[in-house]
Amino acid sequence: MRYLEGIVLKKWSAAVLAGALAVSALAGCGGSDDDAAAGGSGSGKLTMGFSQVGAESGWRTANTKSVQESAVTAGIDLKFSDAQGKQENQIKAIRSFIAQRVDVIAFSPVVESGWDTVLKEAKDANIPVILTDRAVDSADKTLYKTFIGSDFVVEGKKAGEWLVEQYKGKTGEVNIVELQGSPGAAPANDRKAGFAEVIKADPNLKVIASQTGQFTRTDGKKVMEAFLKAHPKIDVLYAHNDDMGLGAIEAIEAAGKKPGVDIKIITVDAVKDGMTALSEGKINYIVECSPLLGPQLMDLAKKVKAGETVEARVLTEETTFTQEQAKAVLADRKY
Ligand code: GYE
Repeated sequence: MRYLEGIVLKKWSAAVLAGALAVSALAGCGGSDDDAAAGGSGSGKLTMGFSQVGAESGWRTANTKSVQESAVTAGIDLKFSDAQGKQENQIKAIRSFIAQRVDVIAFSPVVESGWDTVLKEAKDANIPVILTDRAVDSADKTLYKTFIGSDFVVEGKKAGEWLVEQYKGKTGEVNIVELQGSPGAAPANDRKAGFAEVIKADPNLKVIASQTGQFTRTDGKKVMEAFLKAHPKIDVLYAHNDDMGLGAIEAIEAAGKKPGVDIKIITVDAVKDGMTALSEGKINYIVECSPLLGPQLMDLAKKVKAGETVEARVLTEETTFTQEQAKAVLADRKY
């Protein structure tokens, strides 16, 4: 028996070793030469240049952590760059990744438009690009290999569907204020569009004010303060992410109103702070958007580098949460 176990184990380790060698050979793909030319580590590891949007929200922090941890687990050498919310910084980072001759470039675009030139540069340099989390509006789909992330239009629709359901059969106008994400970002555009499309079904549902809160708590609070001053009757707040909703809650409380009761609140993301507010009844409904894209991203990078065909669109699986559902999962929520 012991002997048999030994054989099984040996066979297994041999297979793992062979697999590992195959992966590193593919990943290297002339990597050591490139490394030497670029003054790189020379480790032969697959190198990924990743340009992140910034650190605007709890979602983003969790996403960064997921990407960084998954790179370590996958044995990928990650060059991480924070764009601090600026497209120009992302373009600079991508150009620097091209100059360093990384194996794969991944990025989460701050805005949807204006990427064609730099993506063409990456393509001409034969460096595959993976879009992570957010889309670009480039007509030429050959500028990137794949796009992994959520369907933000669907998220907006889910938010709208819940609201339509809440006011079903009721009379009287429902005044909605909307806190949009950062201007020009795919999740801001799409969450707005999906929501608007669905609430059309009930003419009582009216968006009376809609402004950007930059996906941050600070701006969410500021803009909500202004909304509260300008509009004596606000029934619903739809915030494109938890952080803006949480900032708005502070403004609502400071104005002597009860969040979740006097003003119903719907947000998107479902990060721990949002879920806590939901379980306390300060938020009424959250549409989930998963930031844990790291493991799939690393997988895709290896496949793309190995020349395997990958799906052009990789969708994230997500759900929605009511107060009861939030209470049930809160303790296990990792981010
Ligand atoms: O919802 C928001 C973040 O792109 C999905 O960006 C992401 C969004 C997320 O700042 O919190």
